[in-house]
Amino acid sequence: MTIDQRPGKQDGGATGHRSPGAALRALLAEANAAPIMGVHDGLSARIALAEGFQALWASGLCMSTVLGVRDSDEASWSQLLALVESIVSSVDVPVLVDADTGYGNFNTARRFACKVEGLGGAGICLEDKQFPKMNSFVGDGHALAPVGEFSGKIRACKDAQIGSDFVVVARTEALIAGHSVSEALARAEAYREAGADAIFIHSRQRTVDEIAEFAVEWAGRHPLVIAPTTYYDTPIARFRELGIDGVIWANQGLRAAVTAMHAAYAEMWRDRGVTGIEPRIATLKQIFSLLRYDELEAAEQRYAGLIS
Ligand code: SPV
Ligand code: MG
Repeated sequence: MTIDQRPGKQDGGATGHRSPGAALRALLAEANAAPIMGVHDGLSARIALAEGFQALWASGLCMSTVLGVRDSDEASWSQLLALVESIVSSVDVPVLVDADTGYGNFNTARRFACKVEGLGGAGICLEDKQFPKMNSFVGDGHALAPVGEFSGKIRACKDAQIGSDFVVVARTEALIAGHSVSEALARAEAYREAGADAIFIHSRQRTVDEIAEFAVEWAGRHPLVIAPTTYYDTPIARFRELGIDGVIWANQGLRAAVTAMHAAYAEMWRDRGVTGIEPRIATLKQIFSLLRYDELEAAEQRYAGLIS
């Protein structure tokens, strides 16, 4: 039932008959800086799909934010997994799930990975910070996990996955923690050897320079993913030139929603009315279309008559 409601089901979808992990692998294998849209719930996932995105990032920051908590491991697993389920069951494109540090040790990491795989996620991304982590753009105290310990988490997740296509992305926060590009490269190489299917190199520099330095040295030895939040004005062509395979627009969707909601709420409060905003907000028809109310109507025609 859930499947029939997914927009991709009717449209052929990006996943097609492949597993979600295989679809994500195929996208990264194109080596073309594939855009991966950051989402936080079933609605944002449906909007991303409707606008053409072929892969999604279930963002820890954005899911935490919509739960009203901070991106510092404050949300519970059941809260996060409920949102992941709402995302995965709403679309037919691969969803890469932000698993932060894996929430403890190798064991919590692999259990979380299995839960995501069970929900139909294409993969997880683990970052090499210490638990509890803080969002990479907050403060300077980002302590890294020892390389051996984090490599063990990666290995444990790879050994625990059921399907061979499930993707485990290793994210190094070396640059966020103020270490050199060489340290980031050494960590990424260790994680590749531990079995990671792709590397996410994160930076919060205003320019792409340190990412470029990393990518040139990395030289395409394994799929590479980035999230250009602070170096947002780098053209996608530059990422392609650098051999970057996936580009996560991690939080822009949520930020767009926050701006739009602030503006609308402010106007409604000021006017003590909704007349002004009406022409500038989504119609209910649009909402019903996103949620596939037409499918329910068709199902009623098909099935309801059979019930006596
Ligand atoms: C997230 O979206 O939760 C991320 C990416 O981890 S960032 O916030 O850019 O660190
Ligand atoms: Mg995150």
